Amino acid sequence: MTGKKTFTMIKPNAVKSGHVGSILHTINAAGFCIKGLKMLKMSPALAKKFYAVHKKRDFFPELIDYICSGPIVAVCIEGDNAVESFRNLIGATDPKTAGPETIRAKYGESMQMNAIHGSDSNENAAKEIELIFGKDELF
Ligand code: IDP
Ligand code: MG
Repeated sequence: MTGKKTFTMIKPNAVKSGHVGSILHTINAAGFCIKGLKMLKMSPALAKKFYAVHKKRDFFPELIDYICSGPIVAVCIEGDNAVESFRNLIGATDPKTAGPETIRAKYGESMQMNAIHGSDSNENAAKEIELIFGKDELF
């Protein structure tokens, strides 16, 4: 995969703890360019669309409550092989098993409150960017 765009959001626990600036700096320092940025509080309807792929999972109701529990910072990111290289920067879903230099290891508090999202494919990145920023936004 050599796509140039991916989508991320800084999740409520990391926003509440004051880590937005440090995380954006880490993203830039890793060579990514921030193309779009927006702070918002997700509605349950938006969160359910965003995480629709997980709707059958046991953790889904709690995930929706968590992601709507406070503001998030949504970011459209550009970089070579953006999806895969950004997933490497954030680390594994569980902060306990994420590599020590990753964003989730540094700012994640639990499997659920793992500080940051990263799209898992070029197709989902495009869908997530459109869902949060709108289809007319040309980054
Ligand atoms: P990812 O964010 O690393 O792609 P996914 O499996 O897509 O991981 O899960 C989406 C989000 O759902 C995770 O980032 C995390 O916040 C939450 N989550 C995933 N698995 C669990 C779990 O077992 N318990 C609680 N929350 C979970
Ligand atoms: Mg995922």
